[in-house]
Amino acid sequence: MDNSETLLQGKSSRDDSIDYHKLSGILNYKIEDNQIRFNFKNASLVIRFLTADIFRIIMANSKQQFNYKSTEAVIDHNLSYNDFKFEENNKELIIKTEKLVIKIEKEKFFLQVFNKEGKLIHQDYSKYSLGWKKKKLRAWKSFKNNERFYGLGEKTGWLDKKGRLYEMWNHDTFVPHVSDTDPLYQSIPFLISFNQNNSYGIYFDNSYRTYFDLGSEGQPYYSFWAEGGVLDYYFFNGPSLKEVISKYSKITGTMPLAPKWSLGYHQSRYSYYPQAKVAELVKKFRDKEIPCDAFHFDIHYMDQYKIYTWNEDRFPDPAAMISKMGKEGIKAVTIIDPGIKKDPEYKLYQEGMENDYFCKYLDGKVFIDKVWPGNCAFPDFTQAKVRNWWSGLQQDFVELGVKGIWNDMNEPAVFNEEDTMDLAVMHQNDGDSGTHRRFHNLYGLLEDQATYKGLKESLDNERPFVLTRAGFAGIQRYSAVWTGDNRSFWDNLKLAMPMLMNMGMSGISFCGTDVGGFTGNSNGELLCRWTQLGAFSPFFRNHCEVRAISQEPWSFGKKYEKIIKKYIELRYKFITHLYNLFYQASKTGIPVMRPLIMEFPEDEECQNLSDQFMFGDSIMIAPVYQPDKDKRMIYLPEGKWFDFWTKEIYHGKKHIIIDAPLATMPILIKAGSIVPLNEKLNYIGEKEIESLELNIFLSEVNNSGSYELYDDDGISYDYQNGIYNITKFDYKYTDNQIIFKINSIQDNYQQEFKDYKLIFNNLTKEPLNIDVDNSKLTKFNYFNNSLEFKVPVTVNKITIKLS
Ligand code: MIG
Repeated sequence: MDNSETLLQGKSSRDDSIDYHKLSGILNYKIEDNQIRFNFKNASLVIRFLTADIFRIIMANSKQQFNYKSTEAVIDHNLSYNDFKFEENNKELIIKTEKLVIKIEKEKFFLQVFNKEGKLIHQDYSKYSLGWKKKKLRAWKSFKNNERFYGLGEKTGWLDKKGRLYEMWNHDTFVPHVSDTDPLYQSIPFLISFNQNNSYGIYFDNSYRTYFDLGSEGQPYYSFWAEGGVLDYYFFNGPSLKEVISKYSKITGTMPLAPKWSLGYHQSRYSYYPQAKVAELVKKFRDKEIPCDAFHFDIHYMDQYKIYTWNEDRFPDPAAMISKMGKEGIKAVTIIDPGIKKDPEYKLYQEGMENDYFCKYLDGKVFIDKVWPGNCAFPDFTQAKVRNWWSGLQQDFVELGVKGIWNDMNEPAVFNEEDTMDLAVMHQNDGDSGTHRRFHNLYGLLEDQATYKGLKESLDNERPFVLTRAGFAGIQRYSAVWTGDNRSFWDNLKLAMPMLMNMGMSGISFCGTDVGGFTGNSNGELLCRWTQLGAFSPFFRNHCEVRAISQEPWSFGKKYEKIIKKYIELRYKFITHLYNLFYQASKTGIPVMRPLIMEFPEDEECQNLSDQFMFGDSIMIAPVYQPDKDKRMIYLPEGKWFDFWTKEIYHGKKHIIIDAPLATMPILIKAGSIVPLNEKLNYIGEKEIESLELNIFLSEVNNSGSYELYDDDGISYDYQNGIYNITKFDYKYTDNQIIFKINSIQDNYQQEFKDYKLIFNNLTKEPLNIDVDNSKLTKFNYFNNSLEFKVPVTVNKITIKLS
């Protein structure tokens, strides 16, 4: 007897795998262009090829309606591949593409995937592959040796998700988020199996409540299932982690290029009012010269929590206030909840009732339940007409000057037993209706889609900013995500790292936590450490709860303020680089904030390294996340690493202990890289950045490096008409010279930089002379193994002769 059955008979087991009806016994099959359709006695299944290494499996039993409908997560990708070969013998079916060989053992429909070299990449669990139990549908898969699991979106715990059961059900989780709290606000049913030789991904496209059990009871298999719908999943072959993620992005989309200001620092609390308080806050930031790009307005700005209204006592003239903030470079982001107050005199409630926009029961009764405004109705975002209406609502706020919308409570959260809508409530979904059980996890995604579209239509050639709490796979196409109601305690600072890294690997590049912590009171030390981490999180916002003490950068005294300011400034110095990372993510889906394993896939130490991360491919961040620490142990992968602060060089493939007093968060730069840094700004667009610093971290002689920089106006859609620049910098360091080249690949955008300041670090040989294109450079500085000089941006080639 194998140990799964021993376990399953054990009293404590919750795994009901043995009770499922298992798929078996193919009756017949048919090849139809890019797919093969199989009929079983009481089920049907299709394998459809999208590319030579992305395929999709859809299965339903005869009581469930087989269909090819994807959820809203999947984009119109037009991917289709029919160039496969098919063979059959008495035991097996064999499908060959240019990249994969798929073998299916006929009796149990046991599926195995091999790569071109014949190596096994993935296989079903040997005893059961697919099955159902009433409305539930389930797949069982084999573990591999040395396998790690990543992805699954916004989950607590370590980087490696192995060994736990995860639920996908968008939920307003106000209890403390500790290492096994589940579920939270987002559902991203995308799992990555990492293996040094060959990683793969599985995206389970099902919006019902779903589960992933990665061995929580010690089972010899992992498994995922849904409470309804059909079983519909995609398989993405890597082989690398980066390839798995970009292939997933081909199906669910990448984030659009964000407005550059949204990469700046955001200040929030629940809530800033009245208007005079906001003015005071603007003044404080500017007097203290603490950079800031946005203020968030939480629910108290509204009149009785009625969305798209303003409380006139608190905000007599929002347009004037927003315009004044705008002059100081601070944009307004307003919170919106989906619940619409049931008030016959409230315009949105009237419009919703008159036009049948709200979710209702089958008998026609509108679902009403309590949220902040008291009794509310909820827009049925599954209907195009409702999304259009919602899009149209953005216009008035955009006219007031609002630049971003913060969608909260969109799980949707409701103050009742279920914490959400009654599951029997219907969604019309334009003719393909279903209950809330089917649409719950899509509610936030659809709201964000409507918000994003509306903002885009209302803004004048400006990119919108949307921030959301709830979401589903594909959310990156419309919105940034913050991780909801964390706590002002150290545990949440630690939890933030693996959570954000896994969100990044699940397509959500633009993510961040409430810096300082949401519930409970923060303190100076915690806020310093959190701001340090926040400065390198893709989304950077300080936010706290209504009862919490103030946690603006200056709230805990001068000593802390100085440190906090230093890191917010640092964020802005890295903004050219950060924007470039956002650009790359928008193209490829490869996240801004990455686990080390993505850059060092060979290094076993990195596989579950949860407290360090990469900011792009060359900068490593090692935050301090415990109180009273002034040292940090850091793992350095192979190669040389520069301490960003001291320029000291460390040799990798080992752990080091580095000084990290409160004012210092360790930042290590991989030798061989080029890191652009710009001067400090009080906000994006404050002034033209005339000079861009290019920091070259030389490894050793006979080494080279490069960096490709994307740049545009940071706000408009002109880049879609080719108005952008791509500049490639590269250097070659040989025995007697360094050749540095600047190549313009695209230069349609009138760039702000006038010159580059080159800083070569770790140059142990003295420069004899420097040629800039055809002339000699007379002004340069060489000191302490560091060479510095400026060149105009028009220069193409620099030759540094060495002694
Ligand atoms: O039930 O709008 O997560 O960021 O400040 C609380 C008030 C509602 C929850 C959000 C939080 C926000 C708060 N909201």
